[in-house]
Amino acid sequence: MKFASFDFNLDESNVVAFGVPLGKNPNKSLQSLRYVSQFVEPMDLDSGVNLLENVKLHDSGDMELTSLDRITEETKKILQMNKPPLILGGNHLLSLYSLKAFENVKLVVFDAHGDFKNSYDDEKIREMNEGFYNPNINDATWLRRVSEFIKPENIMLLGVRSCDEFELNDLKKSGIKYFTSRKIIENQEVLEQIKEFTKNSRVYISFDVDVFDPSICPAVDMPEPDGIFFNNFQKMMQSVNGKIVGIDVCCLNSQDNEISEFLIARSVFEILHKI
Ligand SMILES: [Mn+2]
Repeated sequence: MKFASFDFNLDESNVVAFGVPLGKNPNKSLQSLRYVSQFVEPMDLDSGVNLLENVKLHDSGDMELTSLDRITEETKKILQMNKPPLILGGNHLLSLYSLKAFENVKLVVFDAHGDFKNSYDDEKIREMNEGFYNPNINDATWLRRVSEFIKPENIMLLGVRSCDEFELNDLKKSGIKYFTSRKIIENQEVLEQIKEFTKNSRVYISFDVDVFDPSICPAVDMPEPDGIFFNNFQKMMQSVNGKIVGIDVCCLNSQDNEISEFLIARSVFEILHKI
C-alpha cells in the first residue's frame, strides 16, 4: 500500500516517502495511515485548489530499523537526489536522527510536548521507545538533543502545552521560539511570526500529531487537553514561506476508528501542497 495511492517511480518523483517502524507497535499505525490516505480527497473546496496537484510522490515502504543511524542514512540518500523526504513514524525520536542528515534548516515542530528534558525515564517512555531506550536519547529529550546541533533561534515549537517546571525554564532560556496551543487559538500573531521565521529559508516540518486536540485526534499515546484544531494547523501551514526540504509525521497510535488517520492524512496533504 502506498501513501495516498501515489505510484510514481523514484526517478520521476519529487518527494520520497518512507516509514520508520519505531516505538510501540508502529506497523499497525503505518498501515492504517496509508490505508486511510487513499480515501482522502485532495481538493480544498474553499480555495478551489487541488492540494496534491504538483506532488509526485514515491513511497518506498517501511525501512528495516536495525539501528537508529539507519534513519539518518535513509534520509541522506533521498537528500542526495535533491528531493524532500516524507518520513512516516514512528515515535518522535526519529526526528533527531532524520535531522542529522540536514544542514542549514529552520525547524518547525508541531507538538503538544516540549520534549526538552535533559534525561527521562518512566514506564511509558520505555514502552514507547521499545528496543532503543536510553534515558538521554528518547522521545521526551529529542528536541533538547537537536538543539545541540541546530541553533535554538532556528527552531520554532508550535502548539506546546505539556512540560515539567525545569523543562519549561530550560525551554524559555534556550531561545527557541514557542507558541502554546492557547496562544495559537486566541490570536493571529503566530501566523506573522511563522512567515517571518521561514522567509527565504529551507524548512523542515516535524509534525507530531498530538498537537491536535484529543477530541479530533484521539489516537495518540499522550492525549493532552486543549490542543489546536484543523483550521489552526491549516492556517499555520499556509503561513510557511520558505522551501520545504523535509517532513516527518509521528506519534500516531492507531485505535479502532479512523478519525485520527483521516485528519492526519489531510494535514499531510496541506504540508505536501507547500513543497
Ligand atoms: Mn508529543
